[in-house]
Amino acid sequence: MENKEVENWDSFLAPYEQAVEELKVKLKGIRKQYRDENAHAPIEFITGRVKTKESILEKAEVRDIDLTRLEQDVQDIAGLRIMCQFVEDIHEVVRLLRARKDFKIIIERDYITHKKESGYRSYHMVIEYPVQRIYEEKKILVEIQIRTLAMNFWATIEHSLNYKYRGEYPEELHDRLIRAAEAAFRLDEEMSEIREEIKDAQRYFSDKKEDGR
Ligand code: 0O2
Repeated sequence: MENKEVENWDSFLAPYEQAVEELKVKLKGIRKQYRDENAHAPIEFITGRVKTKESILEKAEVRDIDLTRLEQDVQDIAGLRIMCQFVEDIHEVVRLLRARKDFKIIIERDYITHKKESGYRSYHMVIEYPVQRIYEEKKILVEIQIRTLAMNFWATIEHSLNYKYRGEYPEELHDRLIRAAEAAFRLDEEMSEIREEIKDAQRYFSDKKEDGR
């Protein structure tokens, strides 16, 4: 990793874009294999993005990150999100990712066992992923967030509110967000309780689709 300020942002961001595209294909491959085997896929859908120059610089300023250390210290320039139906699926995805040989896990942050003060829950991993460029192999950091659909619903709403309030919520809104986070937690618990029933129904539904009925 180089330690100088970014001069050409397009070429700086290109390997991050490549990594996000490659990892999306790989993760979708996992989901396809489960579905081909007619088994419940622990991955529901995947999204990915590369932070913009503006958002990288903003994060660097807020976190007081040296502009020569963006590659090392802004760990979510490349970001992937894996959405799961059940909390149990998150643990299965974590096991699958830990077993892979095409990248190295650098950090794991379990905001499910230890939710954030805001109410945020998700499982985070920072991986070091080797990208094959024309003249070199470049190892870059990618943040993977693994969450249930309910966790994602809450985080998406809270994230957009955060743009307006910058974390300084009025008391009533803050209380509502905490209650909404608790409701999302209870929803995940309820869904886990009826998980086997839902999985059976989904298998039945996909069999019927294959029969063309
Ligand atoms: P964006 O726009 O999503 O990219 P640290 O705070 O030092 O422990 P750091 O680097 O903040 O560690 O990483 P963390 O907390 O593991 O993950 C940061 C990312 O997680 C955020 O990225 C969000 O995507 C998500 N996240 C963390 N906390 C919250 C929260 O309270 N609410 C929501 N909605 N998302 C959260 P960015 O860069 O903040 O934003």
